[in-house]
Amino acid sequence: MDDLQQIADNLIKGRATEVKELIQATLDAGISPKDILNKGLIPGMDVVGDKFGKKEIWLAEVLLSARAMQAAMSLLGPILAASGVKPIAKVALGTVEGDIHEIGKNLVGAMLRGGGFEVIDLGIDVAPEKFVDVVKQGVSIIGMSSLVSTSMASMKTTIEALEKAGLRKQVKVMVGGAIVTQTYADKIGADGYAPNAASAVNKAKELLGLSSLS
Ligand code: B1M
Repeated sequence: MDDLQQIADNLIKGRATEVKELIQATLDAGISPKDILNKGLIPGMDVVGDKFGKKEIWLAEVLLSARAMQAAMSLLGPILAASGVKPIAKVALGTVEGDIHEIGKNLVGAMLRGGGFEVIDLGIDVAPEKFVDVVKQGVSIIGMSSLVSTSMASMKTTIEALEKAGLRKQVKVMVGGAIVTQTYADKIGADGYAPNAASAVNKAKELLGLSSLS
């Protein structure tokens, strides 16, 4: 089994320490950080997302893999930055106001980072004004996550707040979360919807008119 496949396999098993050790050994062997990301970590997280979607693994296992991915990116992120791999674009991500669920949002953030985006994590219970403020600072996409029906309407309120502030045209809005659907996304005027973390990366690229990694 090659080194990149071993990284993917350990990531799928949620072994953070082993993933970091393997990445270091692979870097020492002269493999590029971009290949480690694109041919090891991202395919590994794709498998995790796929298995979770098919109910072949439990949430706890997804969380372990997500944690291993974060650990991998803490090692690889600075090296990628230093080796001149420029972020594709800046995405600000948050769970909407009134909602404290963060696991899916964090997973989307990890996958976007892994996919080459710079991610500003606004956290949970994010008020519309906070999304408006971050757009003023200059981000290409805002991503809103929602899991509870009582707070889902905050996605619409945020889009309205962007319109009111005259900022709607300068940012793409992506939404997701267990209760969100394409129909709802269309209804509130979002630019894109993604059903899971892996497809969120593709959707973000699609929204910016990119089809593959640069
Ligand atoms: Co809560 N909870 N919870 N909860 N919780 C749900 C969501 C619920 C479905 C459980 C149930 O009743 N069956 C239900 C919502 C029902 C509804 O409104 N339709 C619910 C409820 C009611 C509540 C409370 C109100 C309970 C209470 O206090 N009475 C309360 C909410 C408080 C609040 O938010 N104001 C509450 C609290 C909690 C905990 C704190 C205990 C905990 C969250 C811990 C944390 O996040 N740190 C929790 C949990 C863990 C869950 C369940 C069990 C799991 C959610 C999860 O993390 N899923 C959930 C039941 C369930 O789903 N089986 C439930 C795994 C995660 C990877 O999936 O977040 O869907 P998900 O993300 C996916 C995709 O949706 C997508 O990608 C991710 C990865 O593939 N995605 C995006 C997510 N965001 C995206 C954004 C994108 C694109 C894709 O673009 C920007």
